[in-house]
Formats: sequence, structure tokens, C-alpha cells
Amino acid sequence: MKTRTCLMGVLALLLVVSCGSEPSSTPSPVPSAPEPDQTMSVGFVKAIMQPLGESGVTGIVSFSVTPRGVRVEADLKGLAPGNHGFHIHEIGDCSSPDGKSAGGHFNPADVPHAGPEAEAAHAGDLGNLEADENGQALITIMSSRVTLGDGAPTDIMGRAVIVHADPDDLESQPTGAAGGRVACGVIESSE
Ligand SMILES: [Cu+2]
Ligand SMILES: [Zn+2]
Repeated sequence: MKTRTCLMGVLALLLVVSCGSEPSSTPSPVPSAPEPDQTMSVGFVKAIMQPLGESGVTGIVSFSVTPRGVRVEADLKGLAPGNHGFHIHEIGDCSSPDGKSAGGHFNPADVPHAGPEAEAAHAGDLGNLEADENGQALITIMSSRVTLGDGAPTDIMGRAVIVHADPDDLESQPTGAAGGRVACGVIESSE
């Protein structure tokens, strides 16, 4: 009787131990990180356009990342009616009164100047803005030549947007003969 009680006690102990141990399980795979939403990660990106000299041209240019490239939405006023060259320039410095501090057209691929529809063009070649009779220009441009906030050679964050006095002819080198610079703004994230 004593031996049997002891055996039962051992069995009971084994039962407790086996019940207490966690069932072995295969480790669950680490969930893959969700695709980053680039539109969110770069925040609200814009260039507040300031007049150069006495141009009186002001406005805002907003940037967002889409699956088809960077969307550029410009809303400017104070322009002479007609077309005005519209570019991203290399240096985010609008400090000089003529805007020359912004440097030349943003051109990481080292190719000739052209228009946005051309097979090859400066990444910063956004073509022209057309101002109406009231001097306002509203335009949306999609660019697949630039990126936003990714640190790539094509990244336009921190560079400058320039609006010119004259139309960009989309062929003259190296700037499309677009004349003087009438507004400048640095591309910045508000976050
Ligand atoms: Cu320009
Ligand atoms: Zn150019």
C-alpha cells in the first residue's frame, strides 16, 4: 500500500510537471514591417515662394510622393501673364536678391536642359507655369525624375524652386533662356 501511494504520488507529480510545461510551439514568424507610407514619412513638404527684387511674385509650391512620382502643385500670383520657366535649382539658398544663390538647374544625371516631356532633361526641368490675365498660375506637374526625402541623388528636399521672368523654350542651353529669376523658395518639410 505504501509503495502504491508513492507511485501514485510520482505519477501525480509527473502529471503536474507535464501540465505545467508550455506546449512546444514553433516560433511565430516576426511580422514583416508594413510598407512605409512615404507621403506620411516626409510630412507636408512645400516651398514658400518669396519675391526676388521687386517682382512681387509670391505663392506656394507643395510636393507629395505618389506611386507615379513626385507631384508638384504650384499656386503663384503676381506674375506677368503668360509662360514662366519653372525649375528646381540645385542649392536651397534664396538669399541673393537675384536668386543666383540657388545655383543652376538640379541636374544629378548630368544631361542637357530640356522640358519635362523630353526623353532626357535636368531632373529640375519642370517646364513652364502659365499665368492668367490676373497673374495667377495654378499647375500640377508629375515628375518621375525626382524623389522626395529619400536621400537619393535625385532627392529634391532642401533644394530651391525658381520661377523665371520669361518662358523656358525647353531647348536653349543650359537654362532654356528663361531670363531672370522672379521668385525663389526652399523645399522643406513642415515636420
Ligand atoms: Cu530656373
Ligand atoms: Zn534645366
